[in-house]
Amino acid sequence: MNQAEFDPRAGLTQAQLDAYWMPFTGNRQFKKDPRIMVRAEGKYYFSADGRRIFDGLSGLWTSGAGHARVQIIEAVNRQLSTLDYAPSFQFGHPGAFQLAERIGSFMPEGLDRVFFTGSGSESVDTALKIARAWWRQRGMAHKTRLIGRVKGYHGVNFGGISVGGLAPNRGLYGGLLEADHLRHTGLPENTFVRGQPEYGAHLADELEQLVQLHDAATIAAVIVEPMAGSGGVWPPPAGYLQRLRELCSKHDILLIFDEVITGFGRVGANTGAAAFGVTPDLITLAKQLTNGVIPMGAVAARRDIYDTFMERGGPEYALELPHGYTYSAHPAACAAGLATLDLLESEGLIERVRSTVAPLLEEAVHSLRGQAMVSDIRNFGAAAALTLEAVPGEPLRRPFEVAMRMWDKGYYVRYGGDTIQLGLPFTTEAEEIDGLVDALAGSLAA
Ligand code: PXG
Ligand code: PLP
Repeated sequence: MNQAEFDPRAGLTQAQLDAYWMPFTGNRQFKKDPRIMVRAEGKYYFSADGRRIFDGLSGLWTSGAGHARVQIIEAVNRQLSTLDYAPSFQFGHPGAFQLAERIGSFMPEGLDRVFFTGSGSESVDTALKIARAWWRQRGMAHKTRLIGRVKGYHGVNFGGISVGGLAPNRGLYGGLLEADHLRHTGLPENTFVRGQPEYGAHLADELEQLVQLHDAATIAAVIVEPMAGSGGVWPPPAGYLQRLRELCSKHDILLIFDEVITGFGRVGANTGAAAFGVTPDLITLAKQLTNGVIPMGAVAARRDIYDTFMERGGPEYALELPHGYTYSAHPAACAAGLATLDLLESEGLIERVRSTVAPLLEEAVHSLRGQAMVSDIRNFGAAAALTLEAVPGEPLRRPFEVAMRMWDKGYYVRYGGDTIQLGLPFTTEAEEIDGLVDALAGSLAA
């Protein structure tokens, strides 16, 4: 190979590096020392400086079935050469209907009406709009308030950051929607617990107080991630989601599960709803839906919520929901989605997460207990996180440094807040988990 192929900057000029305003990135640090990926195959990336990098986050929680899957590539290629784009407003194409039905078959019983979006953030804002509109259609226009949870991540659009509970994602942007927040489910009693903590269901009772404070007649919906992802992998305490479900039903509040990370296998079940045994009224989806190959999100709604809109929609030619995106149900995304769901099923990948990846990861990651700086370890399914004690005054520094050492050792992991996060490919083998955890131990020691 010639020199250019090993250029860590992949031949990019400084002007090109400067031109790209990178999302959720320390742009100044990155552009001094870029980390550039040029190829992906299976569970590995290949970096511009010629190294093979284990994909310890499945892309961005997107690519559990592995990269460069021939079945998905071929399905997308076939679709692009047959029908590259089709409008989704007032016209349709077959893949959209086929994928909607297929998604329904992965959802809890009854959530089988599917609205397509282009991302998780769009799915969240769509679900919040459906919730408000549904109450209004039923004559309860005052039910507009939204309840999220501290440390929740619901994307970056205005609805999503209003219900989101990560302060840095909200602070710069001024006035938001009327929202309030439940406490987050991390409890000091639960540090180093494996899987779901037994203790903490009572935290859901806080919803009762918010209902007292605001009056249920003003509240449209509660939105939570069944297992909080970006905020640091927080599996729900046993009974917590059940309790939230009871209180939402009691007070006539819609329950939305944001399953952008947990949908389609990450928690060893089709959904977090299935993994934790609680059925919400709306589910937001994205990421693993197309294995990350083409951007796409979706909202799965209870059938009778859809039916309400149909019944109250006026004349048949009228729009029942004035909402949608240019790229809703993009044909290439639908093709990628159908091929991805086929792969998850035919290769038993979701079952493999439950039976194989989850127990191996749990055992391995908890072996890091006792390492310097590690103040908590959490895991569920093919996801795990370590919380690191902060350098005084610089809470974000240690995770960054650990992730950079991991990159140097050939591992891509996520760092965010005071945590290091892992989201393993569904096909990860025992040796790969051991290698990853050894590298983490080494990086922490350094
Ligand atoms: N809801 C949840 C629960 C998410 O995890 C979104 C909504 C927004 O999706 P989009 O497609 O608009 O990004 C997400 C996205 C990370 C990471 O490293 C997580 C997300 C996005 C980017 C990075 O943990 N989650
Ligand atoms: N802004 C303008 C000027 C537009 O015309 C459109 C869509 O037609 C949008 C924003 C929304 O774009 P999208 O449908 O991709 O969300």
